[in-house]
Parts: sequence; structure tokens; C-alpha cells
Amino acid sequence: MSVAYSQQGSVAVLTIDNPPVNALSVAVRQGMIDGIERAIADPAVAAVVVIGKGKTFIAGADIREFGKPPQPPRLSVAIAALEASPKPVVAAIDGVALGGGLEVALGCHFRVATPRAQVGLPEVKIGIVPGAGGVERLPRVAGLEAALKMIVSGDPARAPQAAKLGIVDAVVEGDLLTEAVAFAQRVVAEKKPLRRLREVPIETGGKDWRALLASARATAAKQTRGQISPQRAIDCIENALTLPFDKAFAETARIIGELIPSEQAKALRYAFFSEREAAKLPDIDASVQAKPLTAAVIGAGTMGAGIAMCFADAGTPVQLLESSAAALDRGLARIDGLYAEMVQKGRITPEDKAKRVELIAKATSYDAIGQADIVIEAAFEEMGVKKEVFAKLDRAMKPGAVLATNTSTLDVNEIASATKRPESVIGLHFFSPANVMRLLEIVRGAKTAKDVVATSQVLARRIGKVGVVCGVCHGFVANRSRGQLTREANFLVDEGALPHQVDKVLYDFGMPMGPFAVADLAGIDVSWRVRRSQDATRPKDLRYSPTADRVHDAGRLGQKTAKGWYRYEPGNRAPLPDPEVEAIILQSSRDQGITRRPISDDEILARCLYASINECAKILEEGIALRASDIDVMWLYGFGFPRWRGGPMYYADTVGVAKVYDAVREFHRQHGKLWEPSPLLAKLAESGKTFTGR
Ligand code: T1G
Repeated sequence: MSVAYSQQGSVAVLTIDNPPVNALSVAVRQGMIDGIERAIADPAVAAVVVIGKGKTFIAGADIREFGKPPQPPRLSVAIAALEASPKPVVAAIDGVALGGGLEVALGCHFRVATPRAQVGLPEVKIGIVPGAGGVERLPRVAGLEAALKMIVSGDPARAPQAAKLGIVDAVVEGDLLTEAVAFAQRVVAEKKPLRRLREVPIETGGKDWRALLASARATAAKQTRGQISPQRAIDCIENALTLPFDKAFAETARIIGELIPSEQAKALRYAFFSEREAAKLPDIDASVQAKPLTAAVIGAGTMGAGIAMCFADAGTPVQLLESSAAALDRGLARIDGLYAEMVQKGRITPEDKAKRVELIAKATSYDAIGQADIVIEAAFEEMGVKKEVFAKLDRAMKPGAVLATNTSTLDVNEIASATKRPESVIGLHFFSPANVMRLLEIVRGAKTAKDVVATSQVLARRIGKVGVVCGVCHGFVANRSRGQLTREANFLVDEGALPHQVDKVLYDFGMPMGPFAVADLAGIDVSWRVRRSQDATRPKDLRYSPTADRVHDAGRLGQKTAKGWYRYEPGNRAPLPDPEVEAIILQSSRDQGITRRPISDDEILARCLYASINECAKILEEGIALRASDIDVMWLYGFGFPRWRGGPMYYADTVGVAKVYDAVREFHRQHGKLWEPSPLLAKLAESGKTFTGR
């Protein structure tokens, strides 16, 4: 039974029951129509409540049905039936009412919600627009400005905010069904007029609607650069303002019809399901119990401080350990400064700041953190230091504690060998800035126990990260595969391109920044140190670009010295091309005996992306990553790869694996060993298969 029909006194109750999230399948749509018709026909029924079974109202249309031929009845028909009902219909919302879920609620005459409920129209995030009346009805209930914000961002509003906006008529404590039935009875008793939103005019709050739309377009162009759906959603809202309801609705239907099969929407659906897939591990099921989660962080440097903030941001107490009180105070001062900046930008209130700072407790000895369930080490990136820390942790931490390292390059197994409990050791690799970037690479060592992996996954969720599990190799999955892009970017500059040309190509592709701007942000000394640590083991016959070292040696360390691959004006982070750097580059090309040549944008894109894709294929065949989609999720959340392109593996599939393979072979011929094609890439290309099953 997808929609159960029952009665409480004179109120009919339609209970949506389609686990896990009450998605609006055919049976649910039909069930709602049958239910409302029965209620209308029954003289003993005076009002109707629509409620979801379980912890969700309705999560929206069933995304798995997209791309298949639509089956009647359409959702809008079911919603129209609810709205047209002569008897009052009340939506009772707990959990989420998203997409079609909120559209069902907006078709009802009244809405009540629990305090924890959330309502939203996230359609743009999966590349489409709300297609069952949300675009037309939300502005009518919440006003144009608020509706624009919600529809274009796709972000939900919590019940109290939704009540303020008028989307929800009442926030109720206590049992939701009881309260909703009582609400419905009051509507009947008080003979409240039924509010059919289609008949309500759109409020613009006295503002010029054209200006509001223009500003929403500009914001969307910045925040979701390259993505079509937010702009199309604004087109739909414009129609809602200028056309009669049914005409606007028909236009929206036409637009969504175009968007559903579009490449962007396919990629965004792929990203949605990939993210959920990444949480699933073949050898770890629900029977593996996660441990509790009181936490400590070692090291109050940039990384450690950022990690401590992740806990505080999630409302979880955390201890921060430094060897000296002075270093600890410096770390805490940095945290204070970052929160102060957030207050200044209006992202959090001064009270939020105080609460968060309070959650971070000082510790200056290992004994002080010994009772923590999980400790994350973010000490200096050097094996000797790490081993010393882990030997100390082995002595200090209670039995069963998870011992995690935030190393980005070192061998987790070797670090684990410094303890007598390697089964408790795991890599938890945060990306910089740790409190902002959402990827958490969960690096499973050879001996890491299953419950330690499961605990790390729970931890990731708790602190709002997207955890993706991988195995041990140099640089792990994300940085190892991205390193190839940086490598080629450097070679391209030696061969004839300039940093701003390379950066522009990748920026235009949809990356948030190009590799040279990223290097300036991260610090040119950081990658310099990594290269020095590799000098001893780097094969002498491999091509190596000395140019970055020369930029470093010229004292250009990036944004922090206002000079790196670019120059920077005081107080401005905009990278400006610098003739001094150009001179270093030209000299470096000459010294390497390279005759510079014009390099096309196509070559830049292919060299940078295919180098990484080839490496991703090697990572996959080595079994370091479990699935191609896991690598994609890492690039989406670790590097801001444009979500509407799915990720590098998915992108390779859209280009065509055979085409990528041909290009890799050609680059191999031209540039030698570093381009050795991955056997997996070759195999897929030759058999006409794809990485992601696209
Ligand atoms: N369709 C199909 N499956 C869905 C789904 C959906 N809408 N939402 C979730 N799932 C699956 C998900 O894949 C996972 O499956 C399980 O449910 C639990 O999800 C007409 C056209 C609801 C907040 O975009 O935001 O309505 O992996 O792990 O963290 O205008 O899922 O277990 O097999 O994410 O508690 C708009 C998307 C649709 C909502 C729950 N709606 N979902 O989060 O659990 S378009 C959305 C979510 C639409 C109309 C248009 C979240 C969630 P499995 P989960 P969660």
C-alpha cells in the first residue's frame, strides 16, 4: 500500500508509505488521487490530512524514474486534485518535504510542520526545475524574493524559517498527526476559507521584480557557473510573474521536458547517486558497529585548527593538543580570527561564534586526551615526526580508540607500524581549508579494522563531510590523480603557454580555479617541499620541470608574499599576470632547450584532464579506489570539479573512452614515459565499455 487511507473522526488521513523516503512513484501519485476522491465522496469526511509514514514527508519525485517514459498519472494531476478539493486539505510535514514533496504540500490548503521539518525545492541541483507547480506556487505563498532564493539555490528552509515566510501555517510540538487532525477540525469549525495558492497574487514586497530577477541571475551565474538549471528556473519564475498560472505551468513543463534528458541533468543525477554509493562498502554492513565519537586533534597549525573547527561547527566538543602553550594559543587565535571573519560576513552570529569557540578545549599533554574515542593527528608532515606522535598515542590512548592521521602523502601502514595496534590506525585526509572543503578521504591501511572504517564514515557524516574510502598509495586517490594535472600544466608552460592561459582554460571548463592560482593559494613553498622529499627517489629519466623551483627560488611563494605565479595588489586576491614571472618561464624554456610554440586551448584541456584520467584509471585497476564513481565524488568535493560534468571519470565517458585513450597514446608518443597508458583505459577503449556504466 503506497498511500494508506484511514479516518480519525471526521478527518480522512492519507498516509504516504513508500520507503525509504516516500518518493512519488506512480503508485503514490495514483494513491493520492484515489484517496482524495474517496474523501470527497464520503459524507462522513469533513477534512483531509496528508502525512508521510516514517521520518520523511516526501523527498520528491522518484529520481530513478527520470529518463524512463513518464507513466500516468502525472504528479500535477494528483496535486490539482488535492487543491481542487472542496474539503480542506492539510499537509502534515515531518522530516523533509523536498521537490515534488513540497509541491504536494503547496497544493494542500494548509501546512503544519514539526520544528525539525525542512521544506525546499532542490530540483536545480539535479539539473532540472520544479515541475509540479513549485515554481508557480512558492512565490505566491512566500513572496517573490524568498522564493527566488530558495528555488535558485535549491537549499531548504527549516520549519521556523518556513513559518516566518508563510510557507508553513503552524509549527507544532507533540504528535504530528494528532496536531494536524486538530488543525483540520479547527479549519472546519471556524469555516476558514480554503487557500488555493494558484489563486493568490505574487507579492514583490514593493520591489521591482525585474531587478530582483536580474540580481538572482547574476548571483546564480557566479555561484553555479556553467550550470543551466538555475537560469532556467528563473525563466520559469519570470513566466509565473507575467503569465496566467496555467500558461506559466505549461511553459515550465516544456522546459523541464528539455532539461530531464540533458547532459547536465544526467551528470547531476549521476553525482547524486555516486555520493550515496560511496558510503557503501562491500565488506562492511550494518552489523559492523561504529564506536562513540569524542574527539581530539593533535597539532594546532592550519590543518589541525581547521579540523577542530569542523567538530565545533557540528556542535561536537573537541580537544586540541599542542606541545607548547604558545603554539596552542596561536592556533586558538587563528580559529578565533576565522570565526570573527564569519561573523563579519554575516555567516554566523556572535553567539554561534562563542558557542563554537567554547567547544574547543585546550590540551597540552597526551594524558589529557587519553580518554578520547578518536584522535586525529595533524602534526608536521614528516615520517619521523608522525611515528613519534603515534608511539606516544599508543601509550596514552585508551584501548579501542581510533588513531587517525591527516597525512596527505605519507604511508599510513608505516605510521601504523609505530604502534602495537595497527588495526586502530587509519588515514583521515582533510582538504584545505579543512573547515570548508567537504571531502574526507578515509584511507584504509592494510591492517585497519572494519569498525574503525565504519566509525570514520559515521564521523564524516557527523561533521558534515563526504567520506570516501580508499587504499594506501602515495598521495592517495585525490592528490595523486590531481598531481598529473599540475604536472602537465607545468610542462605546458615550459612548452609555450603562460599560467593565465592554462588557468583560464580550466576555469572556463568549470573548475573554481586554475592550477597556477591554486598553487599561489596553497603556497609555492609547500609543493617545493614535497618535490624535495621526492628528489632521492624520482627516476632520473623522467621529465621534470624546474620552473616552479625557479619561481620559488625567486622568493615568490604565492599569495602570502603577494607574488607567485602571479602578482597580487594589496588586499586583493585577484591574480594578475606578471612580466617577471614570464621572464623566469622564458629563461627556463631556453635552459631546457625547448623552442616555445603556440599552444591551443584544446591541447591544454586534453593534456591536463587526460593526464589525470589516465592516472585515475591506474588507481582503479590497482584497487586503491573501489569504484570510478568514488573518484568522481572525491574530485567534486575535494577540488570543486564542476558537478554538472559528473567528475573526471564520468567526463571521460562523455568524451568517449576510446577518444581519451587515443589522445593518451598520442601524448605518450610525443612526451614519453609519464604518459604510459593505463591498461584499464586500453581495455575499456578496446571493448567499447565505459568507466561509470554511462
Ligand atoms: N528518488 C529516488 N531515490 C531517492 C530520492 C529520490 N527523490 N531521495 C533519496 N533517495 C534514496 C537515496 O538514493 C538512498 O537510497 C535513500 O533514498 C536514502 O537517501 C516533480 C521533478 C531525502 C534529504 O532532489 O536530498 O521532485 O542509497 O542516503 O541522508 O518538481 O536523499 O539507500 O539505495 O540521501 O537521510 C527532488 C533528493 C526530486 C531530494 C534524505 N528531490 N534526496 O537524505 O538519506 S525532483 C530531491 C535528498 C522532483 C518535481 C521534481 C536526500 C534526503 P539508497 P539518503 P538522507
